[in-house]
Amino acid sequence: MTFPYTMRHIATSVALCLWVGAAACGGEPAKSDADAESKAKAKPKPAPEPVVEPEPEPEPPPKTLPKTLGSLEEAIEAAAEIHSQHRRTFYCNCAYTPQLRIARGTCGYKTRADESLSKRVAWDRVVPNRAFGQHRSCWREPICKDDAGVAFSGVRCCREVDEEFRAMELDLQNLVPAVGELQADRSDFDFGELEGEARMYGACDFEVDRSLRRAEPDEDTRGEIARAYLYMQDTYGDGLPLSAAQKAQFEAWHEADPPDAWEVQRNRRVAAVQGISNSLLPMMAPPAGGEEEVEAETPAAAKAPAEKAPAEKAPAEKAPAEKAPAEKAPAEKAPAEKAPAEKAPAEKAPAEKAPAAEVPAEDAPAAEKAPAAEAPAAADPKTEG
Ligand SMILES: [Ca+2]
Ligand SMILES: [Ca+2]
Repeated sequence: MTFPYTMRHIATSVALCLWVGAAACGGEPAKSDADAESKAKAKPKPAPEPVVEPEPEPEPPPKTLPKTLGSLEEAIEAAAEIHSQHRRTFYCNCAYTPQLRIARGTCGYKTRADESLSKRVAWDRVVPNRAFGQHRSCWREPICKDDAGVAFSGVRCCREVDEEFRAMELDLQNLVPAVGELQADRSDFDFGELEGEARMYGACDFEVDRSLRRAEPDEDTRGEIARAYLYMQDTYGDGLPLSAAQKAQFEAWHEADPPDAWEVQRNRRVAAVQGISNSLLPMMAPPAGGEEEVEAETPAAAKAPAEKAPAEKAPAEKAPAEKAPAEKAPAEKAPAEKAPAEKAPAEKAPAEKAPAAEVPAEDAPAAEKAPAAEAPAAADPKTEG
């Protein structure tokens, strides 16, 4: 008797449960609003902890590469235009003419060995191709093939296959006018300090030690050099490996030789072409009067502080090439002034030989570029021929 009743009772209960919902039959107790409220009152809430999400790893912003020009010829043309408001060589501050003839008297430059090269501007890469090329596979491995099927590596190969290398090679921040002879002597050496104060180029303060493969620029150019290297690394990252010692040296040079007016203006002009600037240089607006006016007076004074200027070169500082009064006479018109006989036909010459001097040395294989020095050929993969 009892049993059937119990069964019926259970069956009824189950049906009821199914209809009302599990909660009514001893499952998880339903949380009524009242329930929740009472709980809230019961616990004077310790302010709900804001969920602290772990700081997301900041995504490195995609590198904005400069819009470099398409070819070396275009880059050199643009560099010449950019420097047309300040025709002074980067090292030694020699004035030069629109035809790229060095007015050696403006800086006391004396030829070391190559009379012809010492009269022409050559475009130098502050950071040489080797520095941002030699760690690349295109530089080390013969992964390129010429028309005859011969494999090669080095500069030529990197130009063909390595987009970043091409951009670095053509970056206008890194391209500066130099006395051709200095550019050839410096070759692709690193910059650093050298014992002693050898003067191989007259009053021009520039030392080269071929055995150490190092060049020492004058103090007033060190900041510009440092900022060029730091810009290249900032812009291309690992594309330009620098040792800790190099970084320390460049930071020190950057501090010791702050930017002058021309460097700031040059950066602005380069940025107008390439889209990005050197973050170490202020991007102030051009002066109200226009850049030319400022140019005419600031550069020389800034580049060649009086104290370093021996008496004989003094006049140069006051007369930037463009304005240049008679005494400085632009080289091409009056080459006679400095260089008597030797200047003869050779240097006037010939537009046709021009290319050599105007093209950065790295275009030539290292062996050719580095004068005799020590044949770096064996050690240097850049000599791909
Ligand atoms: Ca020295
Ligand atoms: Ca400087």
